[in-house]
Amino acid sequence: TSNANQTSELVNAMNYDPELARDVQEGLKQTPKRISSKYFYDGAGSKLFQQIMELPEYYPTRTEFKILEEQQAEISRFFGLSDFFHLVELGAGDGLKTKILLRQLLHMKADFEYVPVDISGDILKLLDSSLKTELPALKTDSFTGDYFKALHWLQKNKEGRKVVLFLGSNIGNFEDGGDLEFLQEIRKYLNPEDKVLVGFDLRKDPRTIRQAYDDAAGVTAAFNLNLLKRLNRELGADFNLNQFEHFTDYDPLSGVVKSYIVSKKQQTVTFSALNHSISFAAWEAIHTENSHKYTPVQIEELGEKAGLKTEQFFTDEKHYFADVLFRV
Ligand code: AVJ
Repeated sequence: TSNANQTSELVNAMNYDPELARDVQEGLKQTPKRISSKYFYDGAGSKLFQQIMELPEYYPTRTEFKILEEQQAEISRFFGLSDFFHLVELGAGDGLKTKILLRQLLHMKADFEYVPVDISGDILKLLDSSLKTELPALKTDSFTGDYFKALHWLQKNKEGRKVVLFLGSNIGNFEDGGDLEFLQEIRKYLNPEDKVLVGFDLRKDPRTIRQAYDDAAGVTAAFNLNLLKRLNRELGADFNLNQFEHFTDYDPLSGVVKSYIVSKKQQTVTFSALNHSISFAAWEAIHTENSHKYTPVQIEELGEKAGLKTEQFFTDEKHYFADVLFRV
C-alpha cells in the first residue's frame, strides 16, 4: 500500500542497522526489558571500555595481563609450535594483552597467522594499524562481526590447525547456559590437534566484584548509559539521559553481576526510525549485561559438557582470574 511505502521510505532515509532495530524492539517488548551487551561496543563504547580496563577497581584485565606476561613462554609451548596454525581471537578488542603472546610466538619462530575478530570495526582498525607498526612481521587477517557470524566465516575461510583465544572473561557475558552453548559451537569448529584458551573471571570477595562494575569515577555508568546515546543516534530515539541511571549488583549465589539501566520515572520513549514508542514505569529496569564469575570446578565441568578437556590452568597468585587451555 502507499502508506506502507511511505513508512519504508521514512525508515530508509534513516539508514539504520535492521538487526539492531529488530533486537532492540524485541528486547524492549519483553518483561523484563532487555538489550544485549553486544550493543555496548560502538566507537564511543569501545573507548569507554578501554577506560574501564584502566580503572583501579576493574581487576580482570590487569590480572589477566600479568598471567599472560609471566607465563607467556609456557602458554605458547602448549599451543604446539611445530607446524602452522591460525591464531584466532574472538573479541580481540585493542589486543593489548594478546600482543604479549604475539611477541612471544614471533620470538619462538612459530609459523602462524593472527585472525582477530571483533564486533567493533573501529577497534579492529586501531588494532590492525598498531600491529603494522609494532609487529611488522606478523601475518594478520581480521573479521568484523559478532561471534556467531565469525564462527560461520572461520569455518569456511580458516581451515587447518588452529588455536582459538577467547580472553578477557568475555565468556561470562552470556545468558544462563549460553556459555556452554557457545563453547559447543567453538568445539564444532575444532579438530583433534586444535586448542582453545579461555579467560574466566573467578569467584572472590563479593565486594571486590561489585566494585569492579560500579567504579567511583562513574566510567562504567557512562559505558552502560552510552547504549541509550547509541539508540538516540542510530535509531532516532529520544532517551533523556538524565532520566535513566546505571545500576549493578553481584549475586554470590549465582555468581553473576547483573547490570541495568533504570528509568527514574514513568516515561515514554519514541524511536523515530521505527515509528514506535516504548513506555517505562517508574523504576522499571532494562537488563543490559551479565558478567558470570566461575569456580574452577564449574570451569572443568563446562569444558567437559562442551566436549573439551582441560589441559592446563594458568592463574595468578590471588586466584582472581584463570586462562584455561582446553583440547579436544
Ligand atoms: C568485556 C565482557 C569482559 O563483563 O567484565 C566491564 C565488560 N562491563 N564493565 C566484563 C564490562 C562492565 C566486560 N567484558
